[in-house]
Amino acid sequence: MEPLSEPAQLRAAAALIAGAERLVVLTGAGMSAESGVPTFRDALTGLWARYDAQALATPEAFEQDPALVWGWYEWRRELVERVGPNAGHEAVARRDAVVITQNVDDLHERAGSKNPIHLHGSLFTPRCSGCGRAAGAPAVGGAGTEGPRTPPSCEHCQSLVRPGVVWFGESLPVDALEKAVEAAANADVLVTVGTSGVVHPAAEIPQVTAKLGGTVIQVNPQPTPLDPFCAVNLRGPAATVLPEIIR
Ligand code: BV8
Ligand code: ZN
Repeated sequence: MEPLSEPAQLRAAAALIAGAERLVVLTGAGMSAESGVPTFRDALTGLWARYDAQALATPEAFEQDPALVWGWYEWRRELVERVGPNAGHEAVARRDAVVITQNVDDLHERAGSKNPIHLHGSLFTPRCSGCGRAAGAPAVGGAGTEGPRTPPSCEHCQSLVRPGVVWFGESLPVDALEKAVEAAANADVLVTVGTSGVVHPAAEIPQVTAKLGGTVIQVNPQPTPLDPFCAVNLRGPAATVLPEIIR
């Protein structure tokens, strides 16, 4: 079959989504790119440019240089506080979809999506690296300065407070992963947006839907390893395409 033209693909995706009773949306860093939040791989500009995200987002990096790692996450949190959700987040929030995100920002919540499933944690839930207690949300409105910052110590056990995210080599929160897999298994349609589809186990979620007979639609300007599982691959940016297909 001739590949569908762009408008025909958009119409086909919009019809599939409109007819879906159980809609799931899986998002990656590309979902927040048009809000001005650098994608995971691009979150290393300026002072951070010399680091590799995959090396910095690890327990070993925090162990070795807690101030550098804490500074990177605080810089990213303060950047998210200064921006807002984009038209893509708002389109997703219009539907009663289950939102599963790999992103650690709070833009889905701020757009109105209820209880997005955070597979990789959040910039806004720091916790003690020793006793695991939630540490009070850091002071709002930091200066957004780049560079190392000394992490606070836990009020209860004095261990260092760490970012509330899942690092490489750490297991995902069991309840989040279970809820995400269950939603994907029951989905009529899963829309995967703005993820490079290379980090596991998140990258396996669209395959769960496809293997159990659901339809997967991808929104990403670039091809990804998820392409073969997708009935429709829309090559465009989230904030432009999502308002066209989620009405
Ligand atoms: C684990 C939080 C048990 C921190 C992140 C199986 C096979 C291979 C490897 C593994 C495997 N199982 C486990 C592993 C190891 C590892 C892994 O997957 N490694 C890969 C890289 C080889 N996984 C883990 O360690 C996971 N833990 O499985 O525990 C275990 C442990 C050890 C060994 C085995 C098992 C934990 C992974 C979680 C890591 N934490 N984030 C933080 O944010 O700092 S991952 C982080 O990177 C993101 O959360 C995201 O998940 C991932 C990739 O980022 P993306 O969101 O995809 O963004 P990216 O920048 O890559 O790409 C942006 C995309 O957007 C692009 O495609 C671009 O085209 C597109 N785009 C750009 N602009 C737009 C756009 N799209 C739409 N609109 C636009 N405008
Ligand atoms: Zn503690």
